[in-house]
Amino acid sequence: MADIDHFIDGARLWARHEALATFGATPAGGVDRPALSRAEIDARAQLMTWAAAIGLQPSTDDIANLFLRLPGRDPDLPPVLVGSHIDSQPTGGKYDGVYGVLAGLECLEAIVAAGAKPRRSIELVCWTNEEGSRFAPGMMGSAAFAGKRRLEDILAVRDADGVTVAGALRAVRAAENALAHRPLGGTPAAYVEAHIEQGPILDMRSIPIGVVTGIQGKRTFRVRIVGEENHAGTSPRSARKDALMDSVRIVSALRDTFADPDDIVRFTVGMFTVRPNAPSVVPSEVEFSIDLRHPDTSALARLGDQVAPICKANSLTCEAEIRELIHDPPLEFPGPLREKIRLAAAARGLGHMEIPSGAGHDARYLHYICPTAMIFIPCWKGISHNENERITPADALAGARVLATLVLGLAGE
Ligand code: HGY
Ligand code: MN
Ligand code: MN
Repeated sequence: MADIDHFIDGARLWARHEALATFGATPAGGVDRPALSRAEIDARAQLMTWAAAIGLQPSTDDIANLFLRLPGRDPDLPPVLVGSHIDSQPTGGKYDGVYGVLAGLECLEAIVAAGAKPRRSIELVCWTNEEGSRFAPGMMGSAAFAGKRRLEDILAVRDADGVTVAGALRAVRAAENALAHRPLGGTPAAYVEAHIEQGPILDMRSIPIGVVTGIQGKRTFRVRIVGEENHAGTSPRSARKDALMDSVRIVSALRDTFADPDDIVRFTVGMFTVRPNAPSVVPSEVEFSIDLRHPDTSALARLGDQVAPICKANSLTCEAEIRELIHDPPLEFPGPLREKIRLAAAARGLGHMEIPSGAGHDARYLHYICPTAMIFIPCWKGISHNENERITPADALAGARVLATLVLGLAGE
């Protein structure tokens, strides 16, 4: 273990974060790097350049997941996967997802530099569309890889401009036309994802390593309220089918329903569009998102089942259409892998603690097909999905070292 730490270069890891952040950089110091966008294509090219310099073999699949492979002594064995995502929210930070990919790359670079030849191949993965901000729902790449969502369903999803995933994939393929292609799916030996906590606990307690116990459950919906355009000056209230007023009533009723005293429920309406969005026209249509999360399976079921009835009951003048996008239950990562993270942190004298993930991750879908683990590092005040997202070089290095021990151990030194 001490050997591999000698080859992990914290300065290189930090410099690569700064370099990758230039792709989709925003003036406020964050990133806007939508899935399958030009900015993401350019960031992938940069990753492939770094990977080529250490001899990793690139390949991609039908949903444009990007694999960078370090062949093992026994290349026919199922590989160990390590990685995360590099697409971002529109006002994203530099580290959400990217940290897991660059820490994984750093591990592979260190393994090559150390002259280690693990038994199993190790594949660094960049999953397609983890965030789900351009194309919803998110985690399309890992869900398709794990066989949990049908590719044909995913390909038909459209973004706000009407571009389908299939159309956006064509642009990626055109830019990466020399890339080797592999069938979708697989059965990895294991998967490890390093990620920033995206919550305040590790930072508040100054603990550098989070041993992630699991991921809370999540249900997402799209609600469409359909009324009728009318003149703002002449139409009497009694005659209006006002999609905005009905939507406000619905969202307020949902808010009141989900406002639990213990502040465990996570209820968010993050997207809200009004049509025709003209000051003197009674809105005829509103579409909004619902992101509902809870760590308890039955509570999530019970609360989520109230969404449609509440929408219907509070849509007094309009039609309410409710579509559930995903219903992912809470999950727990296997104990033996969590123990390995603890031991790897303790061996380095690194503070560590068990911690659940409030955020969703691609590790969810890998968990359904192979032994999966997650390692958290702190982020400043827990701020994330925000351009002010911050980590420290020291925490980034500590997490990469623990990740290297996990990956090497799973690959069989
Ligand atoms: O929304 C999530 O939990 C993830 O960060 N995309
Ligand atoms: Mn993420
Ligand atoms: Mn995210």
